[in-house]
Order: sequence, then structure tokens, then C-alpha cells
Amino acid sequence: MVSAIFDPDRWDPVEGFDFRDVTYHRAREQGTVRIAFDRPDVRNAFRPRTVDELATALDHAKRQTDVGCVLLTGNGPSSKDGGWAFSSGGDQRIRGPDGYQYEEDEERADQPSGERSEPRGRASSTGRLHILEVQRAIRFMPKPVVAVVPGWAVGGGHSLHVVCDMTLASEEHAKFLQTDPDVASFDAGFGSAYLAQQVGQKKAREVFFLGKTYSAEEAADMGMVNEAVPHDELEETALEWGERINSKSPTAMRMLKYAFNMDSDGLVGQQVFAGEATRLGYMTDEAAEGRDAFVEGREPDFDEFPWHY
Ligand code: S0N
Repeated sequence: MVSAIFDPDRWDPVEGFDFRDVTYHRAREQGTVRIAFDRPDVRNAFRPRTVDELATALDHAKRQTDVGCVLLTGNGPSSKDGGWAFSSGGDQRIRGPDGYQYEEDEERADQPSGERSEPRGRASSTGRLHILEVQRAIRFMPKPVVAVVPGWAVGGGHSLHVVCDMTLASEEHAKFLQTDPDVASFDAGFGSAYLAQQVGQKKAREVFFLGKTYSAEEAADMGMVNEAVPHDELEETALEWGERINSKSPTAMRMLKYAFNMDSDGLVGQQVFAGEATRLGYMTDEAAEGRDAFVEGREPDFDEFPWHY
């Protein structure tokens, strides 16, 4: 079973990957893909392997020219206690002195909590904080990414929903919480500053400084969740959103996403938007004339092209 609210008749696994920590599916009748954290027993906490798999799936989804919408969610419920999660952020059990530890510590993390050895005092491998690369992959994805939140969105998991283009949440089970300062971590980028653009400075500071838990309805009232729907309808609604998104002009959607990003992404945002503008420019006869003139070793003749106003 992928997830208790996942309808296997609507999806096919995307072939060619050997993922352990995430699942990756494509909707049968539309250009929507579903990438899900698959560690429900630890509230879908992510370790370096999870982050690498997530990055691989996102990169693949980016390159599919017939895919217009990416759903990011968490499988569930937990086999231990039935709890639901989008993600509870970085796996604290394998956090070393300079970031999250790969491979060697996964074995330790998979042991039941009572039987676990002490965390290592020194890094056994290079520490990792690569979830920020995943944030950028979502941000620069040339199509909408929707966070589909079936339960807890906490710490770095909360930051991921913040960076997604839209958030759909389970009315009954979604809960939003920032624990970063409880575990001496801080997302000083999108997780906080971009959150402030969504909910305002006072509320964003409250989220981090008080660490209160917000329901889906409260999060929607604050402006960081688009809609709360009954838990059983979450995946169906996500598919409906995907269908609506896929019915629209790919170029318009891409330009709009990068336009929304631009003011908070500074010169990098301008670069990304400008790259798309250049792509459109290349598609004109005017651009072909510039290229052909060079290749043919002659002066370009732009006389037939108007100075639009
Ligand atoms: C999610 C919480 C609130 C759920 O509470 P609940 O429902 O009472 O369940 P629990 O009994 O607490 O949990 C069930 C089982 O899951 C394990 N577990 C839960 N979360 C984690 C986790 N993050 N890491 C490891 N294990 C986890 C529990 O231990 C329990 O296991 P068993 O059954 O074996 O006892 C609650 O669980 C909670 O508060 N979790 C911790 C949330 C947290 O503090 N997360 C880390 C926050 N920080 C980050 O994510 C930063 C990482 C990051 O993304 C980042 C961002 C920017 C720059 C750098 C970084 C960076 O990488 O550091």
C-alpha cells in the first residue's frame, strides 16, 4: 500500500528508479506526477537519502514536457500509531556536528528508539544540508508544485510546503508547526523570509518564536494554505487541481510562476525569467534572421521587423 488515501487505479509508478524513501507516480490520464515522502513511521522525516531521491524525482519531473503539475506529499499513516505527516523535517537521529550524515548512520536510525546507540560525536561523513537544493528545485521548477499536506508539516517539512506554489491540506489531520529553534536549526531563507511574505511579518515571527501548532483552517486563514478539504478527499482534490493546471497554456503558466518569483528572487529571479523571455525571442523570425545572417556570413537584415509599441 502506497498510502491509505492513495487510489492505485489512478496512478502508475514512474519506471526506472529504485527509490527507498520516496514514491514516484504519474497520473494515468493527465500530466500530473505525485512525489511522496515514504517514511511514515518517523512522520516522513528526511535523511540525505530521502533528499537525494526527492531531488532526482523532481529533476525527472522537470524534464517531462508533457507534465504540467507536480504534487509533493507524504504517504501514511504510520504503522505504529496511525499518525499522518507531510514531513517532520530533517531526521534528528542522524544529525551530526556539521549536518546530516549519510549511509553509515542510516542503520542506526532504523533501529527502534529504545535500542539506538548514542549519536556519534564526530562526523562519519560529510554533513549535509541539501534540502535547500530541493527548495531551489521547487522554486525553479517550470511548472506549479503543489504541497498536499495529509498531516504534520514541521521544521524543514514546514519550509518545504512554504516554498511550494500552493498548499492543499487535510481538514482533520494537517498540522503546521515550526520547531527549528527547538532543535537549534534555522531556515533563514524561504522557510522564514518567504513565509513572512505570505502571512506577514508578525505572524511569521510568531510561527518561529512561539512554535505554536496551527490547524489547516488556521493556516488557510493566515494565507499559507490555499484550501483545507476533508482527509478522504485530499488526493482526489489534488488530482483535480492537477487537471486544471494541465489544461492551461504551459508558456503562460511558466512565465507567471517566474513572474511571481522574481521580486523575491532578486537578480537570480530576473535571470530565470529573462531566460524564458530569450527562449520566446528565439522562436521569432527576427531571431532566425540574426542567426542565419551569422551562419551565412552576411549582414543581418532586420528591416521587415517592426519596432513594436
Ligand atoms: C512531528 C511531531 C510534532 C509529531 O509528534 P507526534 O505526533 O507526537 O509523534 P512522535 O511520537 O513525536 O513521532 C513519531 C515517531 O517519529 C519520530 N520522529 C518524528 N519526527 C522526527 C524527526 N524529525 N527526526 C527523527 N525522528 C522523528 C519520533 O521519534 C517517533 O519515533 P519512535 O516511534 O521511534 O519513538 C514530532 O515528532 C516532532 O516534533 N518531531 C521533530 C520535528 C523537528 O524538530 N524536526 C527538525 C526541524 N529542523 C529541520 O527540519 C531543519 C532541517 C532543514 O530542513 C534545514 C533547513 C534550512 C537549513 C538547513 C536545514 C538543515 O538541513 O538543517
